[in-house]
Amino acid sequence: LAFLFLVAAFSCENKEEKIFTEKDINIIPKPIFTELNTGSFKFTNDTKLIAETKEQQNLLRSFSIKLEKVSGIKTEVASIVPTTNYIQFVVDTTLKDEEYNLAIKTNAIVVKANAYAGFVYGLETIKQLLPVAIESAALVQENWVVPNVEIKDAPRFKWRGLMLDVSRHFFEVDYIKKTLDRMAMLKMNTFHWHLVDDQGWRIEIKKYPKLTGVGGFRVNQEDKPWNARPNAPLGTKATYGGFYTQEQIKEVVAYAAERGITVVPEIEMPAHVSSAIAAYPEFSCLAKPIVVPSGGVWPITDIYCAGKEETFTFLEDVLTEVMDLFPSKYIHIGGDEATKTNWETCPHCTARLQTEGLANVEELQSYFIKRMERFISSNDRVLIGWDEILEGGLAPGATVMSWRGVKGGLEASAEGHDVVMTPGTHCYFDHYQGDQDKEPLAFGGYTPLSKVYNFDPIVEEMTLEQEKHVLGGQANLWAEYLPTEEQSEYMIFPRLAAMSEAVWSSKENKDWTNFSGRVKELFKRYDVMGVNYAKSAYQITT
Ligand code: TNX
Repeated sequence: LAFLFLVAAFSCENKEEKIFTEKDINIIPKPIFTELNTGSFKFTNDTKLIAETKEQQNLLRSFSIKLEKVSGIKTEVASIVPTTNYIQFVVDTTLKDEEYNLAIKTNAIVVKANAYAGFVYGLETIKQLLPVAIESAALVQENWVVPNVEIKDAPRFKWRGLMLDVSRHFFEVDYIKKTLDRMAMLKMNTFHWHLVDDQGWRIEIKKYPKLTGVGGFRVNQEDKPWNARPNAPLGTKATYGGFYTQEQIKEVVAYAAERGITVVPEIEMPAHVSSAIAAYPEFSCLAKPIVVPSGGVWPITDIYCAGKEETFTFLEDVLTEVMDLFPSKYIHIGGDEATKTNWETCPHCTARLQTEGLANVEELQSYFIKRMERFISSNDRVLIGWDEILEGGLAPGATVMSWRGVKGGLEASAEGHDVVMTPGTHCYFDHYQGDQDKEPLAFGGYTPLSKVYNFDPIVEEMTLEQEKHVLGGQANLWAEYLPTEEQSEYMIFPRLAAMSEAVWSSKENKDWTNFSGRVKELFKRYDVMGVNYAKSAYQITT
């Protein structure tokens, strides 16, 4: 009897076929071309998943696991294409690097792409077409169908980044992975990992164990918002902090790669390095012991000494280990906000000025960066740094991240350098996104959702030649005021959705009103996922 009842229930569910309308298509970032057709594709226990390479098959397998968890439907990877009811990945070399075409028809789903990333994006689009319950953690009663659509899609920019500062506050590997999942959902492909700053050194370096042993921890103080860390004991001992072991770093890099994401490490120099100097004071001009500062102190004069040869040996050793861990073409060396007062009086720096024929400390900073650039490019990588690396003359072959507005980007691209645009006005996610009185304490500034949405990495003043040097754009999340994962999430979402459309979608396809509608649907997905997004972001800006 139970069996009959089940059969009856099943056939009943089958009869009420869902009719899709344009309103059901809420993909973020908006694809270049979308056509809705009648009919739909239904996932069943007979659905087969077809791909050529191991890598692509693993991608389909992870989708299969996700689907089974929420639906109980058991799909499987197969090698023979059945006559009907399958998803197939087809390599199409006529498509561009990250481009994909998605055709959903009643009998099958075909994703065409040139390379792995395209298949990732095709699958992410399929997930966004599925009921939001696909993001649930447990079994849900749902109709597991997707509308018949024809989608042609490719990104406008190849650098679509999110920077996370894990120095000012430390975030566990699990949170990093969660963030990578959420980036992949929005087709963001570059995770810029700010691993070094004054308040903590976060990456294990085997040759210099004190970097993490000493530089990874600081005294927790409750009186200052930028220091307080719940659950860390207060007092005078350096009890708050943490770091990633090299094994964990490899794990994160691999996890990101599976999602089409490159991890770009940032190893700050010559400033923002109190954590390193607390561990190895000999690499600073004064060589005096300091403690890892808790924050709120600025400017900081203890920076690496540009005169001592040992500093460069140390940094090359560090970068050698870093390059072994990160396959990324780009290695970020920071370069921002160097207070050079100690360089002015340091005998080693004075000697360096003389032997190198440098006029001033600006030129010394340029010497420093150029030397690191030679080292990085001799290892077949590309140096990227904040726009201060332009000062005193930019190293040949260097790429610039423009943060103090768009000036640096304009200047560098005019000189023929590649640039990533991250102007503070539109890309700083440590700024408020709603009414300051009602929002949790933030760094300052006001960058609501609509402003992020209106960000364009291409600036009006740019010539066509300069435009070609714009790799893309990036959101930066500085963590001075973000002691918890919940707060970090709150600042990232939904603004990252707006950023994704600013760097992925074609200009013609961008429309704030239309995006606001789709973002409401995204909120439903985030609710299921348990993302602590800022609801205020939406109310304030519409
Ligand atoms: C400036 S942006 C910094 C960071 C701060 C941030 C706060 C940049 C390259 N340097 O050290 O955290 O402002 O918004």
